[in-house]
Amino acid sequence: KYKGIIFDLDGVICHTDKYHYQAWKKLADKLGIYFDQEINNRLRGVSRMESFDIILEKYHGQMSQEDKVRYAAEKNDLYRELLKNMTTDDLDPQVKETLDTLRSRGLLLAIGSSSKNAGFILERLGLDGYFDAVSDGNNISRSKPDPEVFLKAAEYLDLQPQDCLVVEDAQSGLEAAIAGNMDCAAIGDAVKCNKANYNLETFSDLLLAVGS
Ligand code: B16
Ligand code: MG
Repeated sequence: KYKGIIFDLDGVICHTDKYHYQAWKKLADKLGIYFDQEINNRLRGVSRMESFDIILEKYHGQMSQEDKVRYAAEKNDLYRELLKNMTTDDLDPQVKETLDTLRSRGLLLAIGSSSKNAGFILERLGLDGYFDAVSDGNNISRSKPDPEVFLKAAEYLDLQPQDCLVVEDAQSGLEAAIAGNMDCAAIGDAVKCNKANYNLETFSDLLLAVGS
């Protein structure tokens, strides 16, 4: 019943969340800000600057916009250094097989990610050029839960939103899909919020959700 599937990247296709955590943690320690895994979970699907605003809730003091931009850039440099550790081995074979099967069933496949590093990550995973469309942090002006990133992905696929299924690991992402009039499947952390049409225990469960 779907013509296209739009995948979130971080937390769905791969697990760069640990690198986001390490990079933010290093910056937070330097600034004397308390930061832990629980706060990190709130950063899923949220843009870089909005993530920093969440981290700064624990900052005692004021920070100028200029400093915010500078520190966020510093975090991104750290993060990109960590991303260099990624190789094609970080692509779970189950994920690749599932994608290939979906494609063989005639579905179009796209990425819908908040990340401005999506292209670099796909390259590291050996997936550059694999998807029929990539909509990411570079082509949007409003981040999830706004549906813009997914609506753009549907547009790039030349499909109507209601013909697409979104796969997400973040509450903000499920909300974005729903706001965009798209069905959604939750995986990982997002299963808890009970907002999705399908809850996936493992990535290949997607094949059951989509049907043949
Ligand atoms: P960047 P997704 C999101 O990716 C991450 O989940 C989120 O933690 C991050 O802040 C955001 O990308 C922006 O990433 O700093 O690389 O532009 O889950 O939407 O694929
Ligand atoms: Mg995600």
